[in-house]
Amino acid sequence: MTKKSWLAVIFALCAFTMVGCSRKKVLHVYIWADYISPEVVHKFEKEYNCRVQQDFFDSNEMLFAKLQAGGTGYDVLCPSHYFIHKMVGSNMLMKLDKEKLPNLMHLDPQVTSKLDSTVLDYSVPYFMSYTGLGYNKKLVENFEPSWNIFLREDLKDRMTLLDDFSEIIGAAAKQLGYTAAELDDPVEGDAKMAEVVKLALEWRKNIIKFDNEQYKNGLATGEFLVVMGYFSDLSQIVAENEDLALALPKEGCMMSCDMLAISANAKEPELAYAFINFVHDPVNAAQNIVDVYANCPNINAMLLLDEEVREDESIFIDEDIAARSEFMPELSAEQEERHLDYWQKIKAGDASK
Ligand code: SPD
Repeated sequence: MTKKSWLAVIFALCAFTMVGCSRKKVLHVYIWADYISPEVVHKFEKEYNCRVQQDFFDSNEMLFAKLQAGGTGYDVLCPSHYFIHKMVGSNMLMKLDKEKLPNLMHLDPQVTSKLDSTVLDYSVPYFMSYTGLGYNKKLVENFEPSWNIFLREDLKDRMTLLDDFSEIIGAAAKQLGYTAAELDDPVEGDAKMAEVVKLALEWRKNIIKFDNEQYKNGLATGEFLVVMGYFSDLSQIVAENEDLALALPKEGCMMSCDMLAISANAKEPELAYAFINFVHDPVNAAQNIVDVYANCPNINAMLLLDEEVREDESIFIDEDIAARSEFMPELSAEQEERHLDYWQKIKAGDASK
């Protein structure tokens, strides 16, 4: 072959590859960070000849605000269960055609029975999320698994709390022996909420910041000694660093079910269905549980896990603690506004009222 013909062949090959690449569908997934196994994503990309583009948010409020501000271009979303009604009310989600999700047969009825029909019409349970404590066991003496660790002045400025009003108000309610739902009681709600705010303000004095993003890294590097965080995040860093440990406070914790949903304006709805169905294939769900360190409510995935994983309390929490814990309540628009007012006070360190 002449030099010219070689060049023509190379050019044709490049063009062919480029066309092939550009034809690949892209599935846009907006999800919490470190919340899906890279291996599961890779397997999906191979099986469906597509690319999965993940973007991350660190609170339900951030997800909601992004979509409200016109953030289109996402196919799959991962809000917590108590945000689904609000998102449905704002026309952000697509009603699901369950025929396209045969793997929903593997879902654990103990979890689905806690979710109402609107939540299940528009989303699919993905991972249970528990909020707990991560700490440096080498540097924190006399660690007690209690939310009131944030009262410890000897740890001042080396601790962080989540930047999330539902989590802080919920944890302070637990510490005081209340449920978060009681705080909206028409008779006693105000008095109980005042106690919650007072306690959260005491905690605030000893933390360096409210943070959802850097607590993992900060705990791993030794910058923070105690952090409030999501259990899967904490388990991931504890697994890599023997100086660290995690605990669920004895008073109980707030639990959420993080869901998978399809955006109302998804560009690739069929691929989004395929993705949600794929992560609930028991083999993939089991892999996801092991890699993310989170409890996917898929009963047939459970059967595939090693005993060591099934008994890992950083993934499947202790039943006694679970019994003292509370499924995050959904707030009406008025209740949310009321909680946010109190949250502003907590964040600002405003002890008035
Ligand atoms: N990096 C994973 C974080 C899991 C988040 N769950 C959120 C629950 C909100 N209440």
